[in-house]
Amino acid sequence: LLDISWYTDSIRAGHPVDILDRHRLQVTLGSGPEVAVFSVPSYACQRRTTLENHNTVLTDALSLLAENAELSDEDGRGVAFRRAAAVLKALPSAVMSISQLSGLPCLGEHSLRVIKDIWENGASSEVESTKVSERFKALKVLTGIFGVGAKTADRWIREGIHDLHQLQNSGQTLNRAQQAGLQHYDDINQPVTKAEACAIEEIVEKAVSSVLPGAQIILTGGFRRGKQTGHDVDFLITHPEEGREVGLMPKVVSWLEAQGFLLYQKTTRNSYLESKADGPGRPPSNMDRFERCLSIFKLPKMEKQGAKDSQNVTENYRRWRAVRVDLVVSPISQFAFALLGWTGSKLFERELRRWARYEKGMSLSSHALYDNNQRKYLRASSEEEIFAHLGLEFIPPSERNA
Ligand code: DCT
Ligand code: MG
Repeated sequence: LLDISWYTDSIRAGHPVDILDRHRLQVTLGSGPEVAVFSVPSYACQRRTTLENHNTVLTDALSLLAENAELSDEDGRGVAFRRAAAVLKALPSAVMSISQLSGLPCLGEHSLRVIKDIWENGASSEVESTKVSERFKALKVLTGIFGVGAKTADRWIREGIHDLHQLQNSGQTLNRAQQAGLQHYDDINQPVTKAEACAIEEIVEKAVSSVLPGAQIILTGGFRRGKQTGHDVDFLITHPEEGREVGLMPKVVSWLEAQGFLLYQKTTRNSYLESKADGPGRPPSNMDRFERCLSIFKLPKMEKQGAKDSQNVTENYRRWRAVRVDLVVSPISQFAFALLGWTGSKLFERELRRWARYEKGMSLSSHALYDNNQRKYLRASSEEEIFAHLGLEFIPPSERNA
């Protein structure tokens, strides 16, 4: 908990209080009880959000409502809850009273009601009823299958399918991704650890350097932001010489397949973000260069000595686990944009694009940055340069956990 008196005493004594500035925390000094009023800028990309969250009870509640909205095809409501949660994640201490929130952006009426409910009653009735609702539980279980989105899950629910057992007995035709998703359901729904991500990084590194020496890979997504677990492992691959990356993905996939590391893979031309991109976003000539491979890895288990022998006798014991892995190949000219776009968090990315569009008249995608006023693409070879083009202070990956 933040010791407010320390701050107020320091201010009264005229001492400089760095931390106040750093966190943009204002302390209101009045005659009544002293309250710290928080103040944060409104776009998540203007804020530093580390993994240290002082308001998890509130952010967990709002995130659950966001998830429920997203699963119910109510994206607008979903984003509103995500934004509200992100503001609370950025605060330097736990919120102690509703009056502290008065100046904060993105806290709509609905979110404030949820927060108030938690304070007054220990829990939000809306969150609690959502958690136990049959529909939410079914949506969670069904979208937990790799290859199943909210729309498919909704259709199945309307046909009376609420769990995996009912799905298996329903006679529904599943596509190849969904079949693999169902087959490896338990593994895929178990968080991937940092150690597992590093083990996969080693394998992918070997694959990439075998098929194209000099090519580089970098771990992106949540792990680049410092998370200790994730739902998948994301990699970005490039080559310092423009054009050398062309045709790389199929070779990497063949190598991995030949070594028996892939349980499933589907390589697609990148369609991520473009469909949603605001404006041109990227040079059309690079259209077919950006490839993405969605895969399920067969990762050999990191054995704990001793546990091995006793487990070996049980029938279900496997020496490997399935892990979701995403590979993306980018030409070096777009690498900085791809890196920024694939590091996340999802909300941070969304806010960067919104900032670019509404505050700067620019279109940002994971391929390029287009200035609508100057009518030209702005080049960048590092993330720092992109933040500078956008007129934003550079935020390192570990502080993009909005
Ligand atoms: N991304 C995005 N918008 C999307 C999907 C993804 O901006 N609709 C970006 C941000 C994160 C990155 O791609 C990787 O996506 P995920 O793996 O889904 O996110 P993550 O932060 O890595 O989460 P996790 O740790 O659970 O894998
Ligand atoms: Mg990820």
